[in-house]
Amino acid sequence: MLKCGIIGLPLSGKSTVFNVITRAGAEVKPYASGKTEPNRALVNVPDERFDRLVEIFKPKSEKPADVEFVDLAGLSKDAGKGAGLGNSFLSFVSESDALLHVVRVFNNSSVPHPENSIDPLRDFGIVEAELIYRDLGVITNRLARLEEKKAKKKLTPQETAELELIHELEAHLLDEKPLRDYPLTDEQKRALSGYAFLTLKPELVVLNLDDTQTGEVPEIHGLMSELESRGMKAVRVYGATEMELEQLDPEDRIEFMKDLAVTEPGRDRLIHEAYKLLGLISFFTSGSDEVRAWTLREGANAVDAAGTIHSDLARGFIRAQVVAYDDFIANNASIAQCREKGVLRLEGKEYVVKDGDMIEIRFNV
Ligand SMILES: Nc1nc2c(ncn2[C@@H]2O[C@H](COP(=O)(O)OP(=O)(O)O)[C@@H](O)[C@H]2O)c(=O)[nH]1
Ligand SMILES: [Mg+2]
Repeated sequence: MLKCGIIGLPLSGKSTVFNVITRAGAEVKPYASGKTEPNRALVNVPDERFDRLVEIFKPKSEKPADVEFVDLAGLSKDAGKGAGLGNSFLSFVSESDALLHVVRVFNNSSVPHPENSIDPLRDFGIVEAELIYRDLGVITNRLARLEEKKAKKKLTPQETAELELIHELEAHLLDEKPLRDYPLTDEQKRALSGYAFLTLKPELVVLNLDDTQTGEVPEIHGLMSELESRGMKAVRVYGATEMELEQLDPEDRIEFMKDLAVTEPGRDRLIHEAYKLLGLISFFTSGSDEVRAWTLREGANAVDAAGTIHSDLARGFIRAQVVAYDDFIANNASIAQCREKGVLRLEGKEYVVKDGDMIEIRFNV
């Protein structure tokens, strides 16, 4: 199960954004609440292709892809040093596969700002610094243990390499840079996965705007150029307004969206961007029993796809029968016609699965 954690300063609109995404109706408050348990919700990934396949196959059951969103309590300055909800908050962050970082741009005088002014670049920096500080803490502990072992000449060759690497990572963090900017090999990434470093997690910035802040928004210029230099992405969301929109009839909603100059509801935009950020793709299995969308990492092969469905399918994998969703639709949703046209293919283990592939695994166990 993929988890997306929502982080940001108190009163930046995290619970509001969570509600936009999940339609869950979590409590939103104009003051910081002392709540420590995060709100959680499973969200189906909106996908028109999946909906269409359900229409075509009329299966007994259907299951879209899903992602879990977790609305974490606010992160305040010095959380890493144990201030506020600090450490319990950070432990929830470390469970997340990706982070949505909500930054307040809206100016609402009835909602106090913890730093007393609207300054998205500063707020972003405060939260990033806390994440860096937490990763440094993790490294410091590990370094102490490894150095102790080294003094006793008990380091394995693997630990020697690890020690060298995390010394470098420490220097990088002390430079106030997130670990995702450090060039790690795939092998190093695997070796570090147990640390659950927060600044190594993919992160998407969510700019939470008032519905008056359309078009040019001077308040975000500083942050946008900072993000660009870091190679990070941002999405604009009209948190409070889009939360209200989710309560409206679809027709009224479309009218409102025109006013905001957005084509896709904030909910779909956020889920899609989070999905892309994680480097995820969907493939489908379909038949009269079940139509299902499955989540896979970009670059995964046919055996990985088989294993996502069931370990037996990976173990006894023979071939994958594959047709791209677009080809299937272009051929009147007829497998026979797809075969005739040569767009239905038999692929081996090394085949790299593409977004929208419809797959049937041939296996033997
Ligand atoms: N005007 C305006 N108010 C917002 C917006 N997003 C959140 N708020 C208000 O800010 C307050 C805090 O929001 P909440 O989602 O609870 O923030 P959290 O502490 O980050 O979870 C609530 O009163 C919200 O109604 C927004 O986009 N515009
Ligand atoms: Mg909240």
